[in-house]
Amino acid sequence: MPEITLWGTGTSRTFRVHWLLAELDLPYSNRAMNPRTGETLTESFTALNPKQKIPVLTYDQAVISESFAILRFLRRQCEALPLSDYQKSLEGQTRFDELSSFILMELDATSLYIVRRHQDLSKIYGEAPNAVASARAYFLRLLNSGISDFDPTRFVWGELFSELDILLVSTLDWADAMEIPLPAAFQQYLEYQRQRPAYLAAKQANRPNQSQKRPS
Ligand SMILES: N[C@@H](CCC(=O)N[C@@H](CS)C(=O)NCC(=O)O)C(=O)O
Repeated sequence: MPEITLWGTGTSRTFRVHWLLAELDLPYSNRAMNPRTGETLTESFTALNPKQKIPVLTYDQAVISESFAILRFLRRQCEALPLSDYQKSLEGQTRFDELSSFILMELDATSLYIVRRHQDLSKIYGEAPNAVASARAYFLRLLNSGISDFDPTRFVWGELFSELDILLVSTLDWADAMEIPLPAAFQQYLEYQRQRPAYLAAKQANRPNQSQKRPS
């Protein structure tokens, strides 16, 4: 068995990795470590990830950062979630890349992270109420147009659960926590995904470490 350690708890990005590890039923050591506690700034953690960010995964000698890159790596290492023939085709790979880039860039980075920076983290990044309002509206407009052939009773990738569901659900959970009213189909999909045993196990594993104080 490989030796797997995951650094990071308490954020939607760390949650993604806990979730896939639970789906794949891979045993791992959980280094509970919350954001903005100063722990990412230590010398030992900086040696692991010079970007000073969580999550980080070590898999034997490999050190991987970026939540989506970690998901892709783990899925390739483990046969528990085999790729469909369509996903292996050039057309399928391209569609997969298109959907993952869309969720990461348009929904996560350009929308929700802007809201987070200028709302919850405004003491660090500054107040910007216009940017917050427009990012919230942008999120909903892009969600409705970017995943248009979406069936809430299935997965993003049709019949197969994949990293795309982990990206989309973690993003929708985050929007829901920010009280962005989700369209009915996405709410239905979210409720369905939230019942997955691995989702529930990952929620537990990703709980913020209570002994670490987060600065206000
Ligand atoms: N693109 C990265 C983003 C990682 C990221 O921004 N992590 C934040 C927490 S969500 C972080 O570690 N911030 C520095 C800190 O908390 O000290 C990913 O998807 O993994």
